[in-house]
Order: sequence, then C-alpha cells, then structure tokens
Amino acid sequence: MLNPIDLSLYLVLDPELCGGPAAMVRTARSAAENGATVVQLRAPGWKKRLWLETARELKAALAPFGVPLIINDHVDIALAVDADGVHVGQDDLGVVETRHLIGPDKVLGLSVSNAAELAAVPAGVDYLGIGPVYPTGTKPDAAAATGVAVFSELVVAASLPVVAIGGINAGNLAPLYAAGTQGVAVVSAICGQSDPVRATVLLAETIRQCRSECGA
Ligand code: TZP
Ligand code: MG
Repeated sequence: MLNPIDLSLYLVLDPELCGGPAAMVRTARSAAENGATVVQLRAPGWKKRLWLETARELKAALAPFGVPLIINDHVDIALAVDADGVHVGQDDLGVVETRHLIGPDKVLGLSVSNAAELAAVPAGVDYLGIGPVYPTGTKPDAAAATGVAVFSELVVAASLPVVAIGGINAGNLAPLYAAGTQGVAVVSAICGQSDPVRATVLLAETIRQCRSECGA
C-alpha cells in the first residue's frame, strides 16, 4: 500500500439501498464531500460491464475529494479503472493471489468474522473488515453478529487496522471506537437514509467527537 488510508468513515455502496448506479455515484460524491473517508463499490448481483462503468464514474466523482475507491471482489475492475484497492471476503480470490495481481501499492482489505479467520490472515493484507458487529439486514448471508464484547477481543488480537461493519449507525458506533477500531463501515446508515447528506454529516461529526473522547 502506498499510503495508509483514513478508514474512519467507510461507505459501502449498495445498489438496492442507494437506488441504482446513478444514485450510487451521487451518494458517493455527496458522502465524500461531507466526511466519508473511503468508498467501496459492492454490487454482488451485477454484470461486469455495469461494474466497469460505475467504477469509472465513481473514481472520477471521488477524485476531487481525495477519497479512495475500493472495489469489492473484482480485481480486474480495480485494475481497469485504477481504483485505490480491493476488498475480498473469505470465499473470494485468496489474499496471496489478489496481492500478486494488484501489486504492492494498492490497498487490500479482508473480511473477518471470528477468531479462527483472524488467526489465519495471511501477509499482504492492509486492513481488516470485522463483522457483522451488530445484526444487519443488508447482507442476508452475513455471519452471526459478534456483539461489542467479541468485536473488542478481535480488535485487541488484530495486528492490522480494523474497520467495524454491520448494523452500525451514529447511535451505536461509540463502543467500537472505544474498543480501538480505526473506522466504521456503513451501508444502510447512509445509502438507506432519506437524507444521505445529513446522515453522513452526523456520522462524521459523531466519529470526530468519538476519536478524541471515546479513547481506546
Ligand atoms: N459485510 C458484513 S455486514 C455487511 C457487509 C457488507 C453489511 C452491512 O450493512 P449495514 O447496512 O451497514 O448493516
Ligand atoms: Mg466478497
């Protein structure tokens, strides 16, 4: 990874909750303008061409704000649009193979949901997405929620920066920062809101306060 990225407010885009590709780009742009520090394109049901076109538009939309674009799963799309990185899950292309394909400079994130997966993280990963921490309706095949206590143990055991994910909103993120997370990833707390800009501002402000006051 060239430079460590600011993981503090990590927006994961969802086609259904955002309202389609054009709305995803609009949401990403306004989130970047209002405090999101990284954006991931995640669209499990999409065909490759839509991935390519939307990733290209997102890259252009985020560039003025210096907010990195991470591509979920698809190394080829990340390379084609020169995205900043890739995020893979436990059932995706392996970390070693992904790192080999993206080279040393791009960001590589890995999803982890329990202690066994954490213990097995190979070299080459830059940050961990740990969760779901709270119950979530956004990812139907997600593992059971860890809860804050187990999440805290995983953060302590992790030797990489951590982003918490799953059911997170402005009202329940404080214990995650207190546990030592470097960031929180949200889908529905921004994408599913009637006013995504207001939601982003509230999240960013809560995180800013928390980083100085929650203490790890
Ligand atoms: N991975 C674990 S939980 C999750 C993903 C992609 C979805 C989180 O969505 P939300 O709406 O923030 O609970
Ligand atoms: Mg995946």
